[in-house]
Amino acid sequence: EPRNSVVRGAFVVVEGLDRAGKTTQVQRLCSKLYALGHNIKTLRFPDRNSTIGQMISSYLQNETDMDDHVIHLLFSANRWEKAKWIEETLSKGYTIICDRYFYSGMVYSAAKQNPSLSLSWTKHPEIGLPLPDVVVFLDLEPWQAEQRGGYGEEKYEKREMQLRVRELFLQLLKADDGRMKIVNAGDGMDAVEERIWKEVLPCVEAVEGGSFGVKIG
Ligand code: NYM
Repeated sequence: EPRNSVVRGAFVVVEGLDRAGKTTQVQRLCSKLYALGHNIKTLRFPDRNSTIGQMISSYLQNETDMDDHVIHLLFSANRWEKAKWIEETLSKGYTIICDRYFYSGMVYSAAKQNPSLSLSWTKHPEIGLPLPDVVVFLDLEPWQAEQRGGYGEEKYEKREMQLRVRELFLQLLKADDGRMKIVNAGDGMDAVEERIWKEVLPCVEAVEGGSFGVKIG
């Protein structure tokens, strides 16, 4: 059970291109926080377990085709399915580490270059979701990602697409209010882990200690 002294948990999001090392880094971050006595829950989007998540998974595996707007709204709905759980879990004092969130939602859809699917259009269905306290963007260049074993079979795992996704992530960073932290993910795992730790730990401590206020919507 969460410690009584925790005002609320922190909402931490890890973002990045495919093959940026998000999954490994989320695991490492969780075990380090856990070892320090923080109460941690993890989450990843898309959450392929729900009915909507299965539709998304089938789209990503090229089993079903969908209109660009439809799949965008399904990704968003997949987050809304979890919104209440996120708020309740944070208020119980658990810190949440989340692998991808609406930042991925916006940039992957906008990177398709569909003329009626601009970056600003993509944001609308996401408005009102619980806002993260800190977003770590694991940045690497697509050629570095490719050296890590190449892309898999899923949709979007192509260099052209990844280049546009990266540009759009960097665009979001420029417009950001300070909660997004860019972390160079091009080196070894240990160096990246250390950089993430420096960004995340102070934020988790501040939020759990109550000096950050409640930030929902
Ligand atoms: N993706 C992920 C989107 O296009 N929109 C979203 O909202 C989210 C959360 O799904 N290539 C894309 C990015 C990935 C793909 O993600 C599957 P993962 O982290 O490989 O399971």
